[in-house]
Amino acid sequence: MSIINPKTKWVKSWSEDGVAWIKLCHDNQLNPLSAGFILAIKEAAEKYDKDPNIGCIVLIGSEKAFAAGADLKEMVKHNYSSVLEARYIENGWLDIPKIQTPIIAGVKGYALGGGCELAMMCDFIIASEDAKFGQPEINIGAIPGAGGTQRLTKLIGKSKAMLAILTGDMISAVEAEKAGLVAKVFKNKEFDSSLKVLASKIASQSKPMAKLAKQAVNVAYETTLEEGIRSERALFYSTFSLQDHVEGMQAFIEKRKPKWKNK
Ligand code: CO8
Repeated sequence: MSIINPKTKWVKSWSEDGVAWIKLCHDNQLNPLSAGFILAIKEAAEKYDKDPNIGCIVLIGSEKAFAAGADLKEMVKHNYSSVLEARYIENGWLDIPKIQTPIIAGVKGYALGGGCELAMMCDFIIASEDAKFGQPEINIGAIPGAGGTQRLTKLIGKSKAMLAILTGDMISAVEAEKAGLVAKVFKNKEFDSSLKVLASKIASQSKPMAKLAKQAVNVAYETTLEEGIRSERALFYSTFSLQDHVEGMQAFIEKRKPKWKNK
C-alpha cells in the first residue's frame, strides 16, 4: 500500500486564549481535498486535542471556500482497486469525529462534497451569510462517500437530504440554518469576530465538562433514545466525581465566577 504524506504546508494552525485555529490554505483557495490534505488536518486537530490548554478547536478555510470537495484532478486518477487499496476515505476522515475537544467548522464560501462532509464531522457549523453548502457528487458521476448521505440526512431529514443529494444543488447559509445544518449564521463583516467570541466562550468552560457534554450529545446522534438516556445519566453522575462540579455550584452560591481546575 502506498504511503500518504500529510500535506502540512496547506494547514496553518495557531492558538490564542484556549482556542486552537486550524486554517485550510491550499494553494487553490477553493481548498480541494486530497488524502494528504485530510491527514494534515487530522494531525493538527489531534495535536490540539491532546493540549490541556485548549478548550475549543475551530476549523476554517479561505474567504472563497471552507473546501469545495475532493480534489477532482487527483480523484480522476483513481479506480476501484486503487481507492480500496489506498483506503481513500478512511485515513484521517475516520479520526476527525473522534476528537474529544469541542470542534467548530467556521464556513465562509463553499462547503461542497467532501468539504460539506468535513464540516458536518465537526460538532456544529457556523456559517457566514455568503456560505454555500452542497453534495454535488451526482454531477460528477459519484455519490457522497465521506458521510454525506448519512450525516446530512440526520441533520436536515430525509426529504431535504434527498433533494440536495439527488439534484446536487447548493443550499444557502440561510436555508442551511433553517434546516438545521448550520447552528448560526453570522454577517460577513462580523464573522471573524463573532466566531472568536463564540469559540472563546466554549473554551472558557470546564474542559472535562465540555467533553462529557459533547459525548452525551453524540450518543443521541448515534443510538436509540433509551440507550441515549441511559448513557446521559451515567455521564451526568460522573460529573459528581469532578472538582469542577463542586466549584461550579459553590461559585453560584457565592455569587462569583467559577474558577475551573479542569479536573
Ligand atoms: N478539485 C480540483 N480542482 C477544483 C475543484 C475541485 N473540487 N473545484 C474547483 N477547482 C479548480 C477549477 O478546476 C479551477 O482551476 P483552473 O483555474 O486551473 O481552471 C479553479 O479551481 C477555480 O474553479 P472555478 O473556475 O470552477 O471557480 P468558480 O468560482 O467558478 O466555481 C465552484 C467554484 C462552484 C466550487 C466550482 O469550482 C465547482 O463546482 N467545483 C467542484 C465542486 C465539486 O464537485 N465538489 C465535489 C467533489 S466530489 C467529493 O467531494 C467527494 C468527496 C470524497 C472524499 C474526498 C477524499 C479525499
